[in-house]
Amino acid sequence: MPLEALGWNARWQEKFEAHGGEGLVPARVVAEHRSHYRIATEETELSAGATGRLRNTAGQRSDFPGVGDFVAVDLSERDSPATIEAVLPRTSALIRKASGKPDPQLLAANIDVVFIVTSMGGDFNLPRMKRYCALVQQSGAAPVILVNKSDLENNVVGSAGEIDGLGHDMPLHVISARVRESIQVLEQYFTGNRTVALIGSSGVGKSTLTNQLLGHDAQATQEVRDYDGRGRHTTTSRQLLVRSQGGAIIDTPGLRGLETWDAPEASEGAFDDIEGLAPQCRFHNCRHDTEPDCAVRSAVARGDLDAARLSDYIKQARGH
Ligand SMILES: Nc1nc2c(ncn2[C@@H]2O[C@H](COP(=O)(O)OP(=O)(O)OP(=O)(O)O)[C@@H](O)[C@H]2O)c(=O)[nH]1
Ligand SMILES: [Mg+2]
Ligand SMILES: [Zn+2]
Repeated sequence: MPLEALGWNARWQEKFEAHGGEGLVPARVVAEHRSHYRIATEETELSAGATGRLRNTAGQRSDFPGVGDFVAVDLSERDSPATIEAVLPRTSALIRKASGKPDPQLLAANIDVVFIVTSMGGDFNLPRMKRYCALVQQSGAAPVILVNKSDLENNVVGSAGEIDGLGHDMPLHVISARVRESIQVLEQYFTGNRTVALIGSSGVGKSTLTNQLLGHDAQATQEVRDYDGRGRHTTTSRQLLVRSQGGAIIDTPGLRGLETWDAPEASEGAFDDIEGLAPQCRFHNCRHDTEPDCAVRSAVARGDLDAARLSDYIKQARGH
């Protein structure tokens, strides 16, 4: 496959020449496994390891190669596996700072656009959507909100006002991944062989949409659970897929960390994101105000929770 189909261009070629050195070939990381990577070169797709030097110089986990990275690879040792010698400087990086874990995790690199997918089947949750939007805005990629499953009859999407509040500074499309014509509007985001990542809760239809955008079934999908409409975490690893129509898609698993903050009755509790964090505070009766070791204020400090939301919560708790 030509390198251009993987998203390669003159700017990457320049970076490669600056970082690549003699005897290396350019490649893109398409999957990440516990012990090795899958990479795509101009010639083929193969397994590769990272050199010890790369591991030693990577400061934190998110500096390691990840899905979407363009890398310089040594293929010269015929009998031993290919090795990634360098990661070319990223143009964007979707990085998740999981709650309670200090080490940030790279979800996808060198993405141009992120589809934040929610569904009309009851997934829609404004605080969670705002967390997703914040994550994408920090990445350097452009966020696009997709409200999927528009074909469902029991639409329980948030009020029109809620959706408007979300989408005023970013594109928003109401689609059905099962209806091919309804996703035509998404073609614009792939022009110029751009890379699009999909994020969102389990079961909202990311893999169904991936298959529809590819034009064939590359990713497994699974019915949501009958009793609560939630997904079954069908996709378990991130995967970059190249479209024959141009552009690439990174399908991802539903992000559990961003979901654990949702109380089970998400639509009832106005502050379920805050109440979901409260059990991690030092004090059972923490008001998240001036108490020491407060998990809620830590989340604000990390940028995972909106400070304005916390002050609304405190005002409400005081009865104002
Ligand atoms: N009615 C309807 N069902 C859809 C639509 N898109 C996806 N689904 C269904 O929703 C279920 C979950 O879809 P998936 O594509 O597996 O969801 P996912 O977001 O990839 O979920 P994870 O891999 O678990 O994160 C499947 O049964 C799909 O057929 C849609 O537009 N309309
Ligand atoms: Mg999936
Ligand atoms: Zn607290």
